[in-house]
Amino acid sequence: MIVRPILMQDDKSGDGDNANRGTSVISRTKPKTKKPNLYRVLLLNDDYTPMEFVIHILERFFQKDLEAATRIMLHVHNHGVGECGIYTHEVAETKVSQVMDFARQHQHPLQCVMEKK
Ligand code: TYC
Repeated sequence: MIVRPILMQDDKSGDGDNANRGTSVISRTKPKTKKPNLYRVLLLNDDYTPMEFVIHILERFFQKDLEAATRIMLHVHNHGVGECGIYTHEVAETKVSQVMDFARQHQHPLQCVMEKK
């Protein structure tokens, strides 16, 4: 963590006027920008979920076109796991819940998880 100096400014105008004495202003010199932790959302392979259903999941919840969705689905099918996207913690959690709820509603055993990058 980097701590930057914080200025205590008296006599802000610098004209020697006493009007601002005793009313110091604390100001940050640089805007505080923190990069968020990012998470991969992954799909896991299984023997039962139909390929078309997985493609639909990737189109519906991860904004993939048919070609990208098919490529990711086949990668998961052939390698056991594959990445759907990279998101902040809250968005990744929402995607995982949406996929798991949708798969459960259709009685498919599809598993979706998130992992810190
Ligand atoms: N292996 C599944 C089948 O042959 C297809 C599949 C692909 C399932 C990706 C899950 O995340 C998955 N029907």
